[in-house]
Amino acid sequence: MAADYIFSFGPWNISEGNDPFGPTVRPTVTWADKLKVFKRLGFDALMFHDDDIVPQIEEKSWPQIEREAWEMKRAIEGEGLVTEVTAPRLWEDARTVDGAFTSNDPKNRQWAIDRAKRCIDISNVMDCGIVVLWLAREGTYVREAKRAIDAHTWLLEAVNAMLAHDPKIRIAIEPKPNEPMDHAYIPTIGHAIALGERSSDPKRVGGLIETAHSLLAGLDPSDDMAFALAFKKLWSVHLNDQNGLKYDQDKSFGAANLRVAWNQVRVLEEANYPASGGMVAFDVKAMRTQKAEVATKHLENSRRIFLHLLEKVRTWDRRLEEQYVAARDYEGLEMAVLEHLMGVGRK
Ligand code: XLS
Ligand code: MG
Repeated sequence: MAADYIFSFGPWNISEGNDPFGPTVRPTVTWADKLKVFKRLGFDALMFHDDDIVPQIEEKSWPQIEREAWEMKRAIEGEGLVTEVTAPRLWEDARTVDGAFTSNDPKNRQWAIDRAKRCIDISNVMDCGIVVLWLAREGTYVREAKRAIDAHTWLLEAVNAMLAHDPKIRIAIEPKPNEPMDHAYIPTIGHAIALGERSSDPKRVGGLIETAHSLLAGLDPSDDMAFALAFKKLWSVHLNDQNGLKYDQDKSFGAANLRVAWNQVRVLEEANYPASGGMVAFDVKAMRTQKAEVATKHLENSRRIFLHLLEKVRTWDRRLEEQYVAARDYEGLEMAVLEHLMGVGRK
């Protein structure tokens, strides 16, 4: 029996509902109130940006940052929660307007590396061994604006600087093919793992796969996960959904592609993913139309859909699957899967 799954989400997954075309529609939920939601919804872990733990981090000295990180650690422990991953926020500061690790300005590249190192220090206070790199602004709007060969060398240098900063920290690269960039560097898990293999300590560089990011790259999230799992490089997942190639929707898990969601749960279960220490984060956003009193249903629904699909995976007739595979009758196999998912057909 696979170990039980531990679920997490981040403070940004409870939001006021603003989007690029409209202002907030819900009142801000205070951090103290957000903290109480996790256990109530069946979550046992959080994912944090560095400045979720220490707001206005750029204005603070390390002793103050360390003090605030300890305060946060005590606060989440008081709620029975652990930190799943941390992530340096390398996409809002003015110094990252032209990229962070791949900025054309070497001073900004250095700032980004220093910020990532600080995130590692904060992660150690939070007793969290994984720092996630979502390379949001590493890419171009205009190809000719950067020398892409140099950019990839700088990305490797940044990863190596992080590995040199701490002997134990592990780095999970979260690939995404675009948005906010027109084209992002390291767009797929293949690029991420290849970069890790060239690093100074490949066993400490792995990946985080987000459903929507695989779909935006025209790939299947479960196959991306299988690729990383095969090489023991899947260290976190951001489960959500995406309804076609458009802006990153961060829809509830399974909300647009139930069969694609089933196969993500199926491959995680096949690999006994929780036994490796991997947790399941839902990087999801409430619809802007949700009223405040129901603005956490995207988190609740995602976890419930995951558990429904886990039950479907665990009750799936593997012998029947083997028979169809042996007969190379994949139409029959597909119908059996669909009827199983719909709860109809053979008993
Ligand atoms: C993008 C990233 C982002 C988090 C982690 O999907 O996961 O949502 O901020 O850096
Ligand atoms: Mg994500």
